[in-house]
Amino acid sequence: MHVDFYERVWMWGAGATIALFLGATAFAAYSQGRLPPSHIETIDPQAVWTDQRFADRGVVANSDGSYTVTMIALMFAFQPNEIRIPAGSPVTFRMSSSDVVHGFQIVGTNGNTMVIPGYVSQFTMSFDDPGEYLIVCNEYCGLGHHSMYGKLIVERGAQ
Ligand SMILES: [Cu+2]
Repeated sequence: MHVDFYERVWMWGAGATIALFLGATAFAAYSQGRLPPSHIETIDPQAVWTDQRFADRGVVANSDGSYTVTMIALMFAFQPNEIRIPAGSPVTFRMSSSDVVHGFQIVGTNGNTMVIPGYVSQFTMSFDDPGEYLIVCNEYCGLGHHSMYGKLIVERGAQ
């Protein structure tokens, strides 16, 4: 079969691009442990408020110097609504929804995830700049969606 020279260049170019992207994804997943932030851990959405994993909501300081924030998203608030963490330490956010799909976005940062009933959404990041950050729901969740927000206060850390 005759394939024109330029056709062949494009075919190999496209194939190499796909191989590069798959390779980069596989590298990140297997060697650096990067995984999608949600859909790993499930939870009964009817029982979020009584589930042991969400019994103690708020900020917990871990022995390794990191922090864990446990939150429930609901129509139309985050519980707890205000979080205080020190700058510079890794913070793992764990949250779930007790009703519909919500969003969790820390404005001005890369902190952003969907909060889906039935799943525990989790991601880890640290904040270098002390200050007040607005947390908004960025998935339309009902009539009170516009009033669903919280506050993250990053305090000058120990480091
Ligand atoms: Cu919402």
